[in-house]
Amino acid sequence: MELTNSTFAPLTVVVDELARCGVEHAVLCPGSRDAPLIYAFADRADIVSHSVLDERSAGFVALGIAKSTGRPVAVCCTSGTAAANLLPAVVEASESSVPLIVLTADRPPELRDVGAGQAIDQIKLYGSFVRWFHEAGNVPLDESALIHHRALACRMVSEAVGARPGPVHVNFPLREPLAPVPQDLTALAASDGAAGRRDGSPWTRLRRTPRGPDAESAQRLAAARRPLIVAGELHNSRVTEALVTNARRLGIPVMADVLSGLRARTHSSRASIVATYEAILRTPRITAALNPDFVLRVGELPTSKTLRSWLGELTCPQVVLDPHFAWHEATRRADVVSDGDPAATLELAGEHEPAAQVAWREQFAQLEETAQAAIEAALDLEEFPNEPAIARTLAAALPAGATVWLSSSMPVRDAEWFSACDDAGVRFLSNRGANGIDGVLASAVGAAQASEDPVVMVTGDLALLHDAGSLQLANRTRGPLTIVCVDNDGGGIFEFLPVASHPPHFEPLIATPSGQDVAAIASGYGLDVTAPADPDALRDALRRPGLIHLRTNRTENRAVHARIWSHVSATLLELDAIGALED
Ligand SMILES: Cc1ncc(C[n+]2csc(CCOP(=O)(O)OP(=O)(O)O)c2C)c(N)n1
Ligand SMILES: [Mg+2]
Repeated sequence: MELTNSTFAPLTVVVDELARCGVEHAVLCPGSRDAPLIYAFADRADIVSHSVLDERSAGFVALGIAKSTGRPVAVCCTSGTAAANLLPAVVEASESSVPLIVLTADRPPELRDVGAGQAIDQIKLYGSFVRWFHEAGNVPLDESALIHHRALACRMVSEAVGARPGPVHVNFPLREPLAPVPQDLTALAASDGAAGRRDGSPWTRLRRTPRGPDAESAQRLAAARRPLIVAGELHNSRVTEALVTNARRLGIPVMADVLSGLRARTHSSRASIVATYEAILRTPRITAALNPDFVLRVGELPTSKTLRSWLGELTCPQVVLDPHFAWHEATRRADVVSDGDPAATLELAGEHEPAAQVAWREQFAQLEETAQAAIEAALDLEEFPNEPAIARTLAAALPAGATVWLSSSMPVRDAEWFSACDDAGVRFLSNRGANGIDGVLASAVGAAQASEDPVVMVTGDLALLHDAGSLQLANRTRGPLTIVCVDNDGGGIFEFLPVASHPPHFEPLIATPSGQDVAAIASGYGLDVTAPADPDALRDALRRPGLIHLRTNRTENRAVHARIWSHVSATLLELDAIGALED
């Protein structure tokens, strides 16, 4: 292995081990102090390097790749505010359990706290948001130092993909030479430290013994008469398959968030998937009458506040299968938070005799079918473009394997509320860990860098402007990236809040219409911009990279939502099923 010089040698073996541990992407931010890290990554054929100027974007690009691939991604930057700019992505990675390996270059100790340029205190810079912090120090170079750095890299990956995955931070004080000027290191070149394990495996492998099923929860699920599964964000095909197969076998309805992936037609044709829970639970007579006797929650709770409050009011037992055992149980209604393996638990449940009432499942099937048809009928009465119609058109128009990255604010909610159960197998991703509207475009860029399948990002105008710096990355992604900007000139979500009826500060300081010409800004960055006038044109535009600019009106959007909800409610209340539920 080419060790180059005393600065490069330890970093070269660190990067070698990261590759052996499965790191396939590195996001590199230009700088002088981190140049040795950049060179060490860029020299590798088995790691794809992505150069990103702005560290805030870089953090989110790394997050997007990691979320999209499910694998740890390295991101490195130089010292000072560069490192501070990674914080938002580190926070999101921490909250949404995404493995990131943050490598910051630093001044060596003698240049810290003495007013040296670009030197800030980088020790534990990201506080409690990283699973593990390590100050790499300056270890005198010899064979044991190389072995130490190999083991260190294995530890980084192991901490990032641990029981609760997340970001790790290693701070590297780097001394001259910061350029790859060769030194004579031939004495070390043939050592184990330089070569690593001769069979190409990591220096230290992480062995995790698989967790088993939660037998008690499996038994309770199968024994319930009116069981319900609530599925949040899921990215594990084994869990998805176990959920669909066993919900079908046991006759259990599944309320499935758009981020669960369960709304694909391949799943909804096999199990009773309820996508319209928002519409159903907005009808008070139904909410009051639905009385499950056991709720199993898999993964994070869906975004819907309506669903969350309903769950919070139920008195039946609720079990949370929390794969990361992070105690994400805000309703405080669960009687069990379980670290049981979700797939194994569902498989075990499926081995029991089903006890669920057929009528219980059929009521949900009828509610779902009626609500879906009522949403269609209500949308037919609305002018295009409107925000619910955009959300509904999207998934239906995209091919299997496409990814939709949803911005927080209305895009993630409209997709949750209105996207149907018949998509071809579209994957929905969103930064729901900390619910920020920052870094959304950069995250979608990350997803588009990670594969050649199409990525469509749906964003509000403010979230796009917030991350406008990432537009420079948007027309040079590996796979095609289409940005759908729903431009309602401000924060449309705020129109739904009580503060909206309190002028005069609402409009200039909460809704904050920007007055910016989003289309012109995107064109300035070299993106093709289209403004489709009807759903067919939107479907066409979705097949091309660039920016789709759809203008809507914030106050009218609130009225559109109200009209749809009241149409759906009225239709649901005509159902015989409601009477049956109330009996
Ligand atoms: C980083 C960050 N800053 C501020 C907020 C608060 N916030 C939530 S929604 C929103 C407005 C979003 O507007 P836009 O992207 O246009 O979407 P719309 O509400 O119109 O759908 C803001 C500022 C946030 N969630 N994250
Ligand atoms: Mg907006």
